[in-house]
Amino acid sequence: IYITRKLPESVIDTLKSFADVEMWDSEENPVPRDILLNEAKKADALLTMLSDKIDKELFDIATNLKVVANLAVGFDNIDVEEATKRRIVVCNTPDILTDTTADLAFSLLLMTGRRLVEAVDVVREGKWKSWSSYFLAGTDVHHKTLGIVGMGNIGEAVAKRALGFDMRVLYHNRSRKLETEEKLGVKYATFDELVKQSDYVLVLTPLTPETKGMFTKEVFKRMKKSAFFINVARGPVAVEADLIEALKEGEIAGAGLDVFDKEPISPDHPLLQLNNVVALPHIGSASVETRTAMMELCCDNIEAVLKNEVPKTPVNRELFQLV
Ligand code: 8YV
Repeated sequence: IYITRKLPESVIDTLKSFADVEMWDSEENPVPRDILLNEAKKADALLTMLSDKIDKELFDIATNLKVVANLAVGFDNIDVEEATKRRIVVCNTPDILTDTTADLAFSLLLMTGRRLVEAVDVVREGKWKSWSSYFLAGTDVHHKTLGIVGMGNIGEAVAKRALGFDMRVLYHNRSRKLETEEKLGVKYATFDELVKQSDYVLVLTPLTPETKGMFTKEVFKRMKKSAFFINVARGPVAVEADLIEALKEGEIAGAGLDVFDKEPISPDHPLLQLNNVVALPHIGSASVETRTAMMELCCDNIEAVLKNEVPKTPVNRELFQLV
């Protein structure tokens, strides 16, 4: 088993109980491509991160490979079609990160709307001098309209939180979710209607050829000037240059971003020059409980495949006649 980033000893111990394990020994830097390819040649299993490109070139030389366990619910870094052709199992970590990611998404609504980052900075920097009527006055979250683009498990979990704040919830999805509509009272809207009516537009779609570049200059123009754009999905779902322009031109009020085109971003990134942007370092699933569960699930999945059993969360379910 090759692990592409330094993970805790406990993970290695678990995997060592049934296989030989090798690991890229850095927590900060992704494994260089040539090393990844070289290790993949020998590996039966890979435990991978979003920063690893697992593509045709890799599959062509990884002749022993049986399973790729991605430490994420998203798998846009992996060519699943190529894996499936070779009967290589791809696994992800759905469900266990749903509530943690929903908590973070909802935090971004509060942080952007109520200007919480600016407020924290004002106090820390000794700029809290007196009272004035609109001092750090933000925008309410309660009673506003939340538009969720991509209504999967995380979308539902955010909708529940939003209903607790008496928000009106619209959603847009490839297919309608009638059960969710009935259960939660959320309403389906076309993409255009959602964008026009929402006070907070939250992106939760996977990154696919269909969703890449979905938010363009024109889309931001159609949003309310008072609205916030929140992205906890993948950076490229929005055209970053268009988002920057919309924020600068006042087409939208602000953005809360956990994801970017190229991660990590540096302090001189144009988005960080704008004080109506709250930027987080891709921490949607980052609670100790959830990250631990994600790593355990990757280990379980690898063990199952190497023992010829059905893993808990395969992406290419057709390999197990699960679809
Ligand atoms: C990452 C994520 O898994 O699950 C996803 O798709 O984007 C995150 O939860 C996390 O950053 C670790 O790679």
